[in-house]
Amino acid sequence: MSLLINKLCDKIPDWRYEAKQIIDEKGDSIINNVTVQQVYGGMRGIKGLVCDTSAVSADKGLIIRGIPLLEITHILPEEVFLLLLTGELPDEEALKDFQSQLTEHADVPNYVWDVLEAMPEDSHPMAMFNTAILVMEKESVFHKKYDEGLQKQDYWKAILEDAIRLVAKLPAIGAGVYRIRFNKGELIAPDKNLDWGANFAHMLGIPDPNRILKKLMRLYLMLHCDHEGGNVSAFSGLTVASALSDPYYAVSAGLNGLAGPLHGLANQECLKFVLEIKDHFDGSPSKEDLTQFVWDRLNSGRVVPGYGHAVLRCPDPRFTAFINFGKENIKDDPVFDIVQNLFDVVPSVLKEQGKAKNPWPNVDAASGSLLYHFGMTEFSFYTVLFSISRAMGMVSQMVINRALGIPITRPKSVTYDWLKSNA
Ligand code: HAX
Repeated sequence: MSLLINKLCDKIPDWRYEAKQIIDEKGDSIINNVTVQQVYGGMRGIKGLVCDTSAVSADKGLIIRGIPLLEITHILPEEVFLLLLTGELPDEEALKDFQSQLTEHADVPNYVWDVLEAMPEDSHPMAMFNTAILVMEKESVFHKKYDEGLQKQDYWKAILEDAIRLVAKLPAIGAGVYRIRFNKGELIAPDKNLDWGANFAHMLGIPDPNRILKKLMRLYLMLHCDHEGGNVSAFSGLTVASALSDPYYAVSAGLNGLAGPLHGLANQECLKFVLEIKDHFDGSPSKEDLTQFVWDRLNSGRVVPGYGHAVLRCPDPRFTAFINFGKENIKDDPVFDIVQNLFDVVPSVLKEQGKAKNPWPNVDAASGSLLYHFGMTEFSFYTVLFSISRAMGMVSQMVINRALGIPITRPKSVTYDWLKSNA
């Protein structure tokens, strides 16, 4: 048995006990009232889910298992995955043991490449990535064991097995999508001596003489790992998983939500916006010109990508982490300059416009400019990177939900007539 399974076998009885106790003691306590505005407003702010992997505070941003994100930007994605799953940062032995499991399961079945090669040449990289996950559904350990009569208290173990096998393959699948979709030549075999994030950078095949792309990929894959339970991708994935659909179905479903321009696709939209500015002004414009450009965009009825958030009311710490990385590693790049200048300009414009509840940048405002600088210029690929990382949070939440026996998701909808008579 792996150290991870042992650790979870120690922890899960306590988590189950705590959940049972709070239901016994406070099961009837009211934690939220729901307004008509919220019912018509994407359920914004309604407390209706429990998620212990991470929390998003309006004024501090992402907190992973009680640790503010900016305190752990140095850790590897594999470490954050273990933190999400267990609530503890691993020691060296636990990390090595986990990394060896990821390496063991990293090989992608050949039929995945056949399917990806057969897709239309102009398929979106996200459609390819999510198809690759879905086509591997037949590999599901949970599906097989469930059919054989797996006991409910052991569901989480089979979900964990699927989670590790799936996440282990995502860097190779992501890199494969990149190389197939953008005609980069043969697929590149994994280097089993590299860690998970660096190996992804290696398989992309982008020249990386100073190993900065590897550093950036580790940071990128760590920062995007989770954002509590109610965002579109987590919520969709968890809803599908609550029907006991296995993680291949559920992760693919969640990532289809990440592919929307108001969610994960915003990073592609954001870089597109920055490049439009660069082309329009033939370089980095003055702050006055930039302000006018942003106003023109708003006045044409379009959002400023990379700004605003459904929960945050402060600059996203993930944005701060990327800007810090850029300041350390990038000199004289008009694209990164524009991103930094937008940060000086956009919040005051959005405040003056008075619509967006949060005028500050989110994660997507900076990430694309770094990828672009270090050689990944195909911005329709960026949401795939986000997906590789976010899958860790999604599957961690699925393991925990199955361990706690959280039932199938089924909130109640109401009709307009019901609201008229009852609200
Ligand atoms: N630019 C212009 N207008 C904006 C805006 C922005 N960046 N952010 C919000 N608004 C507008 C909304 O469109 C809305 O206008 P209407 O009343 O005319 O519909 C109004 O301000 C109120 O919106 P809100 O309550 O502040 O924001 P929501 O919770 O409804 O939406 C979004 C949050 C992130 C979707 C929104 O801020 C947005 O569209 N931002 C731009 C796209 C983006 O960056 N998305 C990535 C978010 C991070 C993420 O999930 N990544 O995966």
